[in-house]
Amino acid sequence: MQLSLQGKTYVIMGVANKRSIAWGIARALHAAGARLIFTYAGERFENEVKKLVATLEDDTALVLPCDVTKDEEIEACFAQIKEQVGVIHGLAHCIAFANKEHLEGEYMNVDREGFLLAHNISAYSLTAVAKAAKELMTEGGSIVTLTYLGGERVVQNYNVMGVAKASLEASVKYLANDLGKYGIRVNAISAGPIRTLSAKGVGDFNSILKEIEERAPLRRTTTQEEVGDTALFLFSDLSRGVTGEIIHVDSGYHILA
Ligand code: NDP
Ligand code: KAL
Repeated sequence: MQLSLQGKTYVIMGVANKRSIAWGIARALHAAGARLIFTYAGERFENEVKKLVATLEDDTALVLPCDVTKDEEIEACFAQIKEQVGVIHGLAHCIAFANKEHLEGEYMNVDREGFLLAHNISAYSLTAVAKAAKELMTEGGSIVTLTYLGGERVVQNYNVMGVAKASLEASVKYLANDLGKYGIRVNAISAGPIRTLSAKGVGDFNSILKEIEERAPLRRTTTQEEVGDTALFLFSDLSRGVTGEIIHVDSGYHILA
């Protein structure tokens, strides 16, 4: 069986710049011949996404706004995709956000508003977009989201984002159960730390990366390309028996005590 995605269409949510994991996934799918559609949240990243799309061989990809905190924007986005493209075969959800002040110190200092914001954008949004995408996945499909080890274990400073990722990972399983009967699979990739815009401003990111280089079974940090290739597998028929799964792409770091 080949990893060609020729004739298939995928929605990529969460490209902010060329370092985004979403862009690594986009490149892997593009190389396999897929047609891509991109969504962005804030206007500040619209031009960045359009600039990146222009570097692709097929630079005709649709680029649409979709702030996942707004139901009407999700609705309008998928209505436009339906009108312009019709059927889609997969969706990459690469979206997370928490207030900076809640990503340091003690977890319990998070307030109600910050807790709900992190869960709204980082966890609920998967369910909201999966429901919208299902209507367009009439030939079956594959949904992939991104998570981190901090959703399974306590990782310093990850705090409310860890609690949101736990919710996201449980959502993957419940959605997989709901959508399996329509031939739609739902999985997550638990990626090792990668230097992206989201990771910027994290004080000790260098020491986090150093620890991975020294201790992870593969003795190296995770790359966008590694995550992209696993996403390609999850979007292809090679993974047709896999759903509700959390696949770690982290040089094996998660097996360590
Ligand atoms: P980026 O900063 O490149 O991407 C984060 C994306 O989240 C941005 O594109 C941003 O969109 C989007 N986003 C934030 N708020 C909203 C919103 N309201 N509606 C729609 N989109 C929104 O970082 P990464 O590539 O690192 O992050 C992608 C995913 O990977 C996240 O889920 C993250 O938790 C996960 N992950 C990252 C790891 C890492 O080490 N980098 C490790 C493990 C998991 P916009 O730019 O348009 O605001
Ligand atoms: C333990 C780790 C160290 C870092 C701690 C927390 C990281 C949380 C990730 C979260 C997505 C970051 C933010 O929400 C940043 C946000 O407050 C400010 N940044 C922005 O607004 C930028 C401009 C936009 C583009 O960012 C977003 N997200 O919209 C975790 C490390 C080791 C691994 C990481 C980085 C995991 C992860 O989930 O990203």
